[in-house]
Amino acid sequence: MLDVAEIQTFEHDVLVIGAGGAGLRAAIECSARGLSTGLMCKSLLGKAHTVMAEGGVAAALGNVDGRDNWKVHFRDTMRGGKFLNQWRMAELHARESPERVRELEEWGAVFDRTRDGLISQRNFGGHRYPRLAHVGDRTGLEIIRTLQDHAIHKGFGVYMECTALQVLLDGSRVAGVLGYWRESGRFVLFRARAVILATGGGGRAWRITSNSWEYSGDGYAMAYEAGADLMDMEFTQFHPTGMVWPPSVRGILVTEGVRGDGGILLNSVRKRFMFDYIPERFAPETAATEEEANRWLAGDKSARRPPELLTRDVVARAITREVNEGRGSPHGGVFLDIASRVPAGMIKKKLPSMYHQFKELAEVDITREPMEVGPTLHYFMGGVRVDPDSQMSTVPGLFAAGEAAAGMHGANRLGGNSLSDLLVFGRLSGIGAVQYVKDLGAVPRVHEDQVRAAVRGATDILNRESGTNPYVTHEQLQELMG
Ligand code: FUM
Repeated sequence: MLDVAEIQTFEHDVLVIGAGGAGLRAAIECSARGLSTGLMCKSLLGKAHTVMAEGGVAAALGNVDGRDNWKVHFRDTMRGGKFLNQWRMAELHARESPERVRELEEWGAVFDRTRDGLISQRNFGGHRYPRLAHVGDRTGLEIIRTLQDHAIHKGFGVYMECTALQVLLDGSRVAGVLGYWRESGRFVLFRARAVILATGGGGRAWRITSNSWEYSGDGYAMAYEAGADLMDMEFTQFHPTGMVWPPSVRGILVTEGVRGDGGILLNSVRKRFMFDYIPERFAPETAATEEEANRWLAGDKSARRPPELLTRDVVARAITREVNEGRGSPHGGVFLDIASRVPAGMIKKKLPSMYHQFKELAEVDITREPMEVGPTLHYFMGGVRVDPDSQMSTVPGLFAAGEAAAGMHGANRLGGNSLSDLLVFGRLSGIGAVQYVKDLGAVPRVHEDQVRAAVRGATDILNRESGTNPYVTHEQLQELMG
């Protein structure tokens, strides 16, 4: 029988699982408030989907258009989510994101500036005003860098390339986590009074996705198996613009910033088709003609926004329809053209990653020719049901933040709201966990029989002679989801 005492063991007040933006922000908060904190991640620190939010972080700073404020941001978020959002989360998010962005700046994030030296903000789909604070088209990367730099001084334990397998319970309360080191396969036990899941989504259930290998829904599975409620799992988001060619890079993100900065969508006969897909509810604020959309691009505040900036669900469906009805590009997408709209120097300045991405991966110069793009699975709106203020799940001591948690975005997320979500709710989950730990009476006990069962569950597959091959199952799942 396995001797649990022989398993390498660490002990913390709080264990955060996942080292993207939400996990880092949560760990910073717990640590700053005096708790012994551990941060485990199955990949390398900061290698996270956070970097795939390229175009900006949404916050109603009102720097570019003074009419913006948190109430308009709240309204846009609720409307984008088809009013199926957890309204309190949407309120907290809209109210607190400006402060979180300013805090990041204090911690060293270098945002692009307006002429007056304020943090610059760009347009994005579904946002009434220019609202996305950005660092070119590398905003997520800059946020991760800033959080890492800040976190490194907090002195918490970091466990990299360490995969979490199961949340351990003492009765109904969290007692720890069993995981394993990816390099050696050896098990590792974390005793913890609270656990924060910042494990991201499950985009790898699709073949065409912007997600990398880490996004396999582990957090949802662990929460579910621990008895937590999941909600809205049917709400998954397709980003309208992923690369479609060459096949090896299909799905890689093409930031919405391209459309925010003036890029337009064209079909095979070079028609600007989005004018045919304006839903009635967005008609009052969407340009009905190219002439009006061009005035908007030229900075005319009385002109309405171009239809390329409708919400992601609308744009992704329109592209899919164009392709299905035979008006797609040679490789099964549509054309995204910024070359004919914005001077080359400006494209290179504001969208440097896109310039290099297409040049190096597709041999396309986006300052001279259009890109081929199509929808790519990008984000899970659903996830662990949490209390909006504390981010605690229905299991005492188990918290979730960022893409792992549900409610904030309803049926559809607005671009840029993911970065502000992970800052606002990463912090709130940290505060929630600190409060929970402080109020906790007796320290929860890790039960050895539970650890043994978890080890058996993880190793059974290695000891069997027959049965389903998980790689085949994964392929079948991707086929089905597509
Ligand atoms: O298009 C983008 O830059 C992605 C942003 C997001 O998903 O929030």
